[in-house]
Amino acid sequence: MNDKQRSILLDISSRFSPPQGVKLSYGTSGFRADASLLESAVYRVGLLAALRSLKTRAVIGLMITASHNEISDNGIKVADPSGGMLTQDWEPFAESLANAPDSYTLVEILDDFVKKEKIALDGEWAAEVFLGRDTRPSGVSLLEAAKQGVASIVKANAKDMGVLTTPQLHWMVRARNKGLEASEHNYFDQLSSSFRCLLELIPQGSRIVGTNDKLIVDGADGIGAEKLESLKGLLNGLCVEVRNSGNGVLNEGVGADYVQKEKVVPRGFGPADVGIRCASFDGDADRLVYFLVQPNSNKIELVDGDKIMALFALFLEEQLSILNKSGDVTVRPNQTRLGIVQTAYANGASTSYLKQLGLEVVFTPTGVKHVHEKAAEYDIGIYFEANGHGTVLFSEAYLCYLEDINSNLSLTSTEKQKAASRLLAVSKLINQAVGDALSGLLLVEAILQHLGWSIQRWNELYHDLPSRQLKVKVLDRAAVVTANAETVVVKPSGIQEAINAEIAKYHKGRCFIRPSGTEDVVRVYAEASTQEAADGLAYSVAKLADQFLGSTNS
Ligand code: 16G
Ligand code: MG
Repeated sequence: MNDKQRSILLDISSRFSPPQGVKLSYGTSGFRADASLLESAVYRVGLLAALRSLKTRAVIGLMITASHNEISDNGIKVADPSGGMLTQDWEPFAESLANAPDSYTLVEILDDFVKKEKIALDGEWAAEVFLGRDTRPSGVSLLEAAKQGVASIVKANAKDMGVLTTPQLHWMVRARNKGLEASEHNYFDQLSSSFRCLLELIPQGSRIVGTNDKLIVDGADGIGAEKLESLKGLLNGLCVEVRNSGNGVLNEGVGADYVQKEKVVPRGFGPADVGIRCASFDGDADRLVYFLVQPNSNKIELVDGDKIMALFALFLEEQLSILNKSGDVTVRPNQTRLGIVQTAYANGASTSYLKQLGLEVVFTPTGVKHVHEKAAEYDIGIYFEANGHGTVLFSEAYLCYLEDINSNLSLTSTEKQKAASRLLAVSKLINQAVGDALSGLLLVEAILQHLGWSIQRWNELYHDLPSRQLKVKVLDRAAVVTANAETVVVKPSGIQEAINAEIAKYHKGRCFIRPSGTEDVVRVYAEASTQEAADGLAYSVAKLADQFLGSTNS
């Protein structure tokens, strides 16, 4: 690092002192904390993003959001060149930067890292970092801190992309690195035109009519509501009413996380909505769940990420079976590899349903970076977490194959071409970088119209097994070490045998424990044939966790 670069860094970083006594960790969703604690961390992630851009010679994204957390929190996460999450190799660097006690230590850490990674600070290439933020008021000053971070690296430029959903920013980074136009206009245009294409390819006679045509979306009083309002104007064939579009407090009694965890109606919904198809976004619009308001109560029937996945799998499988029908001589590969990626939290009934469709279902640990990475191994990989975060990934080779079919004039069956066109439209509609509530919603809506299904029909695909989640505060959650996608505990020794003995007492019992990645707790998930049994299993395993790990209350 030359003297000019060093003195710029020392000068600017001294204006962003870290808060005393706070240790930040780069969790599954970057740094997240009360907004008042984050200015220096955001500044430093700006530095990291500039270095990452120099190292990869590609555009990097920085998103300022705390998703479904309360409005006083904020956070920052990094989008890698593919539009996915920051590579895990750089997470320890992010943590040591954020926790450096003063400017001198900070510059030392940077200098060592730059040498180790052989990053050319004064080469030809200039770094470019796209910045986005959600609607939180604290985002304004944090965005400024991020800009200063990028500007502290001599050969780096920041580009403010505006107030965005998290998936929009990831989409823009990916598009830009593929040499495509990456504005919001391009994003809306791609979503609306691929949605239109899917509707045009609907077999005649499938369309649903009547009250079911209407969709009501709870926008969590966040950025997703605003963007859906803009997108709505470009869509024909969809009747959407957006509620909770910013007049109330972000995420307070609203949004996908609230709806999925509490299973009650969000603010602004009530008896008049019984029977109508409803959906909820989270605060930064990367999660989507559907629901139905129950008559005479504030309870809802939840149609969660698992069920969205089942709907997508069913539709894609239908298109693949058309494509793979024998008869035509085509450039068909031996077999399309369609992979379904779930976590241990997926309801057992959803896994059985997907397996019974003959699909390959695999499991990874919790967290988008794990499920996304696994899904990318297939021709078509679908991942969803029950909480509503998920997408469908298409490999480049498979997209080329679909393009070939589409343009193959010798095909006798136009049905094949239609199936290929539908799959191509899905690949353009559904966000290839990360789970996206806006694009997920449009795909759900297009598939329901294609099948001629109501939400009630969709919800009947299978019935969830009763489940219970608990959290246990323990002395050290890191003492829990899991294997097999978090389904087995290997440490402390003996606990898994004790859990197995409990599970054996319950019909259709399934239970696992894992250390949380976002909270200082161990989580317990249990499932069984009745709610009482699921509760009983969860509580007895929580007790075991307490005995083996030592409760903080004792
Ligand atoms: C984060 C993850 C989400 C995961 C959740 C689990 C991302 C972008 N988000 O919100 O995928 O389901 O953490 O939280 O990766 P936990 O570890 O506290 O149970
Ligand atoms: Mg979110």
